[in-house]
Amino acid sequence: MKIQVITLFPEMFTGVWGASMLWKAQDRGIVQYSTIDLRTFGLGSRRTVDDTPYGGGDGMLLKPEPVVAAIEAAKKNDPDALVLLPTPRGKLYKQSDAKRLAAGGKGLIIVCPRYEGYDERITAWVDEQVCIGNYVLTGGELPAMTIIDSVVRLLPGVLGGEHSAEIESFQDDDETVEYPQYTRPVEFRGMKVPEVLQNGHHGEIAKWRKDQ
Ligand code: 6GU
Repeated sequence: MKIQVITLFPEMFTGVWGASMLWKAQDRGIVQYSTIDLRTFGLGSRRTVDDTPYGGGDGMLLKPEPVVAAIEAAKKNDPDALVLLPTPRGKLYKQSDAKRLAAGGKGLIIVCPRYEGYDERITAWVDEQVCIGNYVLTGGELPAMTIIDSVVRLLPGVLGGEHSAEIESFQDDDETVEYPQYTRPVEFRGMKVPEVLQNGHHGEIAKWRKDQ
């Protein structure tokens, strides 16, 4: 799966892609990450990417020409890719979306807005607008990382046991979260691992976990 991110801050992604499971996924050939620096599609000698809003108002907006040129460049690398736009105005992103994107197998192109927003006309080049929660962030980079992490860990061969992705929280977007877990030592600063987990009766352990 190709994952291309269009951003003014490509350096933000190097840490995320260079560590742990996301790194392993690339190392195993399951995903290929790349960033497209939106600045290189800026207009004129100053590589301008933003401008003031029609009708007035605070802040600057991303201009449509650089954004659409960057999307078109990304599409050349991967014509069937889905184009995602992280925005607080999007539909709330859930575990079912991560599953759908992972199972769909299509590449992703994620356009990260900055400033106060973007010219609405870019949405004609976007397949899905997604929001990751009810709070406001300064740009689309952190949402893009969140989406990438949630999708890549579901791709076959990324997590150790396929299992690990199955018995976990938010399985069907419900509020169910995983049961509490413990490792050694059996007692830590006066707090003990529950007896039921120590005695190894599978039935009782399963019941305890379900109750939790
Ligand atoms: Cl997708 N973008 C921004 N800027 N803020 C957000 C968000 C997205 N989702 C939650 N807050």
